[in-house]
Amino acid sequence: MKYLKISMLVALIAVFMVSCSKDDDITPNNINEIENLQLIKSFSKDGYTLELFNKSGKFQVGYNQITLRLKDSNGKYAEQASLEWMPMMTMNMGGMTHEHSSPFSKIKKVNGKQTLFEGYIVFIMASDGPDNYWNLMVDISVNGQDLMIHENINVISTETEYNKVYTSGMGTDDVNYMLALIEPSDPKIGTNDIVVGLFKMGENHDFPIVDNYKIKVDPRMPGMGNHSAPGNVDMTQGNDGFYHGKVGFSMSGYWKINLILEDGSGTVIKGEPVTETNPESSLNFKIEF
Ligand SMILES: [Cu+2]
Repeated sequence: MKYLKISMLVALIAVFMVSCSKDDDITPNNINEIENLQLIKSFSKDGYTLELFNKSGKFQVGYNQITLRLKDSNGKYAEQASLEWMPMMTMNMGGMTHEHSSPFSKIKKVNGKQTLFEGYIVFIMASDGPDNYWNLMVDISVNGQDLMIHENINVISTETEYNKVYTSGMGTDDVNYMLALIEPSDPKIGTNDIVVGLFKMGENHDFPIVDNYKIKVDPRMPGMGNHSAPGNVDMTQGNDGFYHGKVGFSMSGYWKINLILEDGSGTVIKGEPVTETNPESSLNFKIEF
């Protein structure tokens, strides 16, 4: 008991000295910086708990912005850690096993937050029973300790007749392209920012971002004579690597956002113009609001 008291005293003095010398270190790091986010999954390994959050609390096909937090055995959240991840899908078809990954970003510290890290994963397929499943691997280095997490995760599809936020297709150049709708996440009547992640199947089974392409935007209302709306601006690549433009919705309801993918020289890679005889592009997203 006496020993404990002395050790506590030493700890208190140490905290006092640190707090006197460095003002920005006095905030305890068991603060809660998760706001408006839901826990998707937590993984425990070697005394640490890794928590993954997003707005829906679910992994879904398409773009997933993910916030991460790492808790130690004392309930404190790590402020410094290096995290790397890789999603891997195992598919068993007719006795053959095939593995593939998905487009994903690096994980980095969230600007202005003490305990949060962030990154994104674009899941290109949903989990489908015990034979077709996703595994998330996360390698963590924290306080000189290395943790390796390999855990199965569930990925759902939100696609319906009126909702599609992920699409893919083979280009005229025989490359497989993947497009994930990032914005508008909260569509409104009028002109909306549209943001899309454009990836391709790389030669090393990786999924790099495609640079310097153009994505043409043509929103239509299939339920109302396939009319369009003003305010569209074709998407070009921004500094974040994603493609940014504008999409107009002149009323609420179901919209099909028809797309044409062009390479840097203006050659059409995938998609067709909407005409009197062609109601849709083979490359499209769907939104209903
Ligand atoms: Cu798959």
